[in-house]
Amino acid sequence: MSLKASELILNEDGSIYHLGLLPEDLAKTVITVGDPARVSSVSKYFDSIEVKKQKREFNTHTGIYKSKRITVMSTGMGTDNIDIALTELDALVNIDLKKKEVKKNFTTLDIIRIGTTGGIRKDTPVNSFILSEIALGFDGLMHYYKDDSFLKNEIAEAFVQQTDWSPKKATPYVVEGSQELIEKLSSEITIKGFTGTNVGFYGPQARILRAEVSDPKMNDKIRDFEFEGLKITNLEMETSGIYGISKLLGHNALSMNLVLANRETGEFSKKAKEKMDELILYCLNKIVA
Ligand code: R1P
Repeated sequence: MSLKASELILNEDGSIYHLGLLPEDLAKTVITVGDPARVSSVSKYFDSIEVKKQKREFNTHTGIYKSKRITVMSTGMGTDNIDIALTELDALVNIDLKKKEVKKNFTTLDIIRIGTTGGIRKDTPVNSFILSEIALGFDGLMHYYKDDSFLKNEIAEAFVQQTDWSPKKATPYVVEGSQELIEKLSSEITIKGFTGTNVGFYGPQARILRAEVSDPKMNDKIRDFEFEGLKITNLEMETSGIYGISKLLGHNALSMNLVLANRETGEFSKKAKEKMDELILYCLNKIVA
């Protein structure tokens, strides 16, 4: 059955609506970054670049790194953008855009986020690299989809109980990264993480500039939460959505984050650019290894 023009929206050149990409623009390995400017920080290491396209916050370069074709694309900030970015990436490989029909043969993407984050305890210091094995979404995104078979509900329920989470906020969900990519990208320089994905940067991460937050102790509760030895390591704004939509659509995903801020010590990295460069090269070399 053909998808309606209002559901699968294409631009005049046949590219997918928000990303502005054609199927041939995309590699099977996709690095996502939040910041559109970080795309060239990744693609500057490519041996050649064949595609450079930008629409809204979605800036995309595709090229070759050590014989492997890789796409690097910015998603902007937040899981609302992730819903769009990952659904459209999937459509580029698994929907025939001309016929507007789901393809019979399924293609899997490897999706690796290279992002920035705040550590919430002293053992996640600034400048460290956190590899998220699992993520807790405060955003509620995955509750809009029917298939919830891959969600780790017992952990989410324990979190709600232990932190007395207000039902006025979205119900948290927990989802894992790809085991295959966890093994491929982890090493002695990465910290295995349980990443909290927040729905914003200030109030939703209990950062108070002028406006008071409803629960000033929220970050302490998040830090102190424990489930069978599992503790939350860091906060950012995309990982749970990336893991959720990837699991839902059958793709492999992993999130790697550079700790820029430490919320317990109050520090902010003085080596942000240098350490991001290091993380990018580390990920690229692990991807092609
Ligand atoms: C907030 O400053 C942004 O930085 C982090 C957060 O997840 C959020 O998107 O990641 P990126 O540096 O990848 O954007």
